[in-house]
Amino acid sequence: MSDIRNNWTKEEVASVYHANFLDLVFRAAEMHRKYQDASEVQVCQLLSIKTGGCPEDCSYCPQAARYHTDVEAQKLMSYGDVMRNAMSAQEQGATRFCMGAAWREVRDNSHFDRVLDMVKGVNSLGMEVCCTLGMLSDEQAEKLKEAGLYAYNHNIDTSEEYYEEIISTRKFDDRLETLGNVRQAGIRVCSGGIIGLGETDEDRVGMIHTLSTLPEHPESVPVNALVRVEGTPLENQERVPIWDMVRMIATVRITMPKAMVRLSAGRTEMSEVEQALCFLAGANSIFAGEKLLTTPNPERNADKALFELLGLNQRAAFKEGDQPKIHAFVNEKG
Ligand code: SAM
Ligand code: DTB
Ligand code: SF4
Repeated sequence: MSDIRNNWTKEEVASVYHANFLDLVFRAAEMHRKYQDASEVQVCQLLSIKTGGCPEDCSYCPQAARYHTDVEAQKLMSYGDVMRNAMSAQEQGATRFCMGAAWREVRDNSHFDRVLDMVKGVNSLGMEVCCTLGMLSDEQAEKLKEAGLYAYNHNIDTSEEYYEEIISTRKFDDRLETLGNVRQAGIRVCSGGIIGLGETDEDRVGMIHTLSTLPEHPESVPVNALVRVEGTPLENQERVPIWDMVRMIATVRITMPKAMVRLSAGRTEMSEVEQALCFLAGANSIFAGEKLLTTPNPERNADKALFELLGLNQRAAFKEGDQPKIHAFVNEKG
């Protein structure tokens, strides 16, 4: 049977997830070595281009307007500020730049036009450019593609069954529809989820099952451990055990061998040894920089030291071979 399958059953995914821990890690590490260069990890950097004030009620999120968190709402950043940020991320070694906006969905207005300019600008630096802006129509996805967007992040977050316990202001199917629009426009799909929301193992398996049975696997699957933020409904959740994080990463690696698996939120609470176990289980990307979107992230020097310790190299941009046309755009809007 081929390793790349879109016909996984829930039972099969569950049996991978529940395997004996060391067998699971071994199998994932084997798959990782078969389909990826295991000596490489991609370093991405996030920037919150529009922070807080979001109308949605995602129970984990510090940016939802209805929860009282320390996040201060900020308007959409200027083109120049975003470009300065992207250039500095690149100088520090990031090859992918991901811009996040606390929007429910994209609207066709001057703010979207500004984001399209940002996409062109970051693309012109020779970085993989990614956005996460909420729901998108097919036309908006096409505009982003034309501007040079490399990937779009839109997480399904948890299982279809548990989704309504976490978010009431939209449906699981809305997420899938946006993912379809992104795919249709020829943009790479980045979609994963969060553990530690109070979900069961079955929900975790269900989430991986949904992703691994999409018509095409996402090129990138972020696995986040909940960052428990004061003021959100999930502030008192228990910390995610490292064992669960490793099981998730390994199961994603085994079911979607060609995907980049991103060890995303939660790294500040992990030791070097724990992160090493995640890399062994098939994670091959991290977010670097002092912040994720609004919450802290490990020090860049600590990441550099960890890479050295583990003999890991940074993956070059556009390794999949199709660098989009570089727009000569960067200085136009300064
Ligand atoms: N508003 C857009 C959306 O929801 O798609 C984009 C930004 S949103 C902050 C991006 C992703 O961040 C969410 O889908 C969620 O998976 C993740 N996220 C948000 N808060 C988090 C937290 N406290 N811990 C872990 N991941 C979180
Ligand atoms: C993803 O799955 N995780 C990143 C990125 N995609 C956009 C975001 C994590 C956000 C963690 C909470 C915060 O910093 O606000
Ligand atoms: Fe808004 Fe996205 Fe946060 Fe949900 S996850 S509240 S949509 S910013």
